[in-house]
Amino acid sequence: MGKCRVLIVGGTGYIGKRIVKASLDQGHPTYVIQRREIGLDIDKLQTLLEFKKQGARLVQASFDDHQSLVDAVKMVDVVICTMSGVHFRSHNILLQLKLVEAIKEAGNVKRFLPSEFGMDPGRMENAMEPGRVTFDEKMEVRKAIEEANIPYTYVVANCFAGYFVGNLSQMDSLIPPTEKVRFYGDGNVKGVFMDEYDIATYAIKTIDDPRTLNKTLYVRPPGNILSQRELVEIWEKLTGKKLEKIYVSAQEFLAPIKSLDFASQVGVGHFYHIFYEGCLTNFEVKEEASKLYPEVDYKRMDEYLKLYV
Ligand code: GNU
Repeated sequence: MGKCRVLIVGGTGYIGKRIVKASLDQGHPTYVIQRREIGLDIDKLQTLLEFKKQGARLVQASFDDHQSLVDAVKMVDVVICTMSGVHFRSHNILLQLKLVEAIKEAGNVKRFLPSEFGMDPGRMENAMEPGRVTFDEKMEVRKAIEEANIPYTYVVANCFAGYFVGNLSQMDSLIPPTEKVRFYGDGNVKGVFMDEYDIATYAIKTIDDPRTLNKTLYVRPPGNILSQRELVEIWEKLTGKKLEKIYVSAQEFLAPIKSLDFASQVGVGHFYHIFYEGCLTNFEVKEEASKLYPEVDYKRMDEYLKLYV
C-alpha cells in the first residue's frame, strides 16, 4: 500500500500552494483541482502547470458541477480544502458545503481537512461583529462534515507569519515599520506565529495519523509562542535599530471600527481577539503538532524575519 493519494482544493492559493508542495515533498500522489472558473487568471494557471512539472496531477472540476467534484474525490484517499477567509482577498468558506456534499456521495474519503488554518472557530462563539462571520462559517462547514460522518481533522494553525510577523503585527501593512511600532496593550499578550510551509508540513503529516482522526490538531510549537514585544525585540536585534513604541489601549484600538470598511472591521476584530484577549494561547491543548511530529524542525521567527531586513 503506497502513500495515500491527496487532492488539494484551492491549490493555487496562499496556503494551498504550500500544501501542494508539502504533499509532493512527502511523497504522496498529489492531485490538484483545476477549477474551470480560473478563466484568465494566468498566475493560477501557471502555478498549476508548475505543479504538473513537479509531478502533481491536475483534475478539472467546477463548484458548479457536482458530478465533477464527486469524480475528482473518487480518485483519492484524502481531501484538503484551502479557501480564503480573508475579507480583502477572496472569501468563500461556505463554498466548501458543495465539496462536503461531493465527499459524502463519493463515500471513499479517509480524511478531510477543511479550510481552517487560523484561530479555533470552536472557541470564538463570543467573537465580535463583523469578524465573527469567519468563525460562524467555519463552524457551519464543521457541522455539515460531522453530520455526514466524514472523517476529518481540523488544523488550527494560528497566525501566518506573512500576515503577522513580517509587519511586526501592524495592520494594513506586510512589511516592518521603520520608525514607530504600535503595541497592542502592553505588547505582552502571547500569540503563535508560523511559517506557512511548516503549517503545510504538519497538515500533510496528520492526514494518515490515527491520533488526529476526528480531532483538532493545534499548531502551537513552544518556540513560536511569542508576544508582539518579543517579535519587535527580535527585529531590533536583527536591524540593530530601536523603534519608537506607541502603546494602543483596547479602547483606542476599537474606537474607529465603525468608520472602517467591512474588510478592515473584520481585521480589527481578529487582531483584537489575538492581541488583546490572547485567544490563541489562553487555553490548554491536547493534540499539538510539534509534540506529535517532533521530527519537524519548524522555522523560528528570528529566521523568518531575516528575509525582511
Ligand atoms: C487574520 C489581516 C491583516 C487583516 C486568523 C487586516 C482568521 C483567523 C490567526 O482578517 O489570515 O494587516 O487566525 O490590515 O482565524 C486577516 C487574517 C489579516 C484578518 C489573515 C486571521 C487570522 C483571520 C492585516 C489587515 C496585515
